[in-house]
Amino acid sequence: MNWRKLRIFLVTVLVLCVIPATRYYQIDVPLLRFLGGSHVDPLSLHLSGEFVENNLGTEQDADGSVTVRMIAEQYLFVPHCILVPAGVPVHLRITSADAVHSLVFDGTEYAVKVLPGAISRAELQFPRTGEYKTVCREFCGAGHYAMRSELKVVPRDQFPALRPEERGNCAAQ
Ligand SMILES: [Cu+2]
Repeated sequence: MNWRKLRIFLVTVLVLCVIPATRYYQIDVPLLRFLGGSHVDPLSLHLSGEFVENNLGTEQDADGSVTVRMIAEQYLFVPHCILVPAGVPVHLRITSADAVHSLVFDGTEYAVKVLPGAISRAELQFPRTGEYKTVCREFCGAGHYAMRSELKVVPRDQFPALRPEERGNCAAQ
């Protein structure tokens, strides 16, 4: 047995294990989803399926939690401003219409990588009301630095009173 080779092999394996472990803050791994089969066609997002325009934004679920559906594209997030209630689980579902993006909620540890062809899922929760800038942290082209939008967290009891069209549009507030 060649102990030197074995040692090099073990160190290599260890390093390869450490790299993904340092990426824990990217709470979703779209590649795994991709292999796991939640596939969407980035070219027909607006035509059919889950990510058609009137299905985007925040939807109230029966158990009191909410589901947020978004599209990331060069160079904006759709809807541009979303509303969620404070202190309830937020199930985020997001896909990309073009390049690789990364949705980051400024001031939180949440970061969601977004790939064309795959649905990224993330479980979020915002305990307090307030406003968060949502920015793209993956360089995605010339307009990357302007790719930012907004998330507003409103009081939990106020949210159900909002009309569906107000939930995806902060300007209506
Ligand atoms: Cu981007």
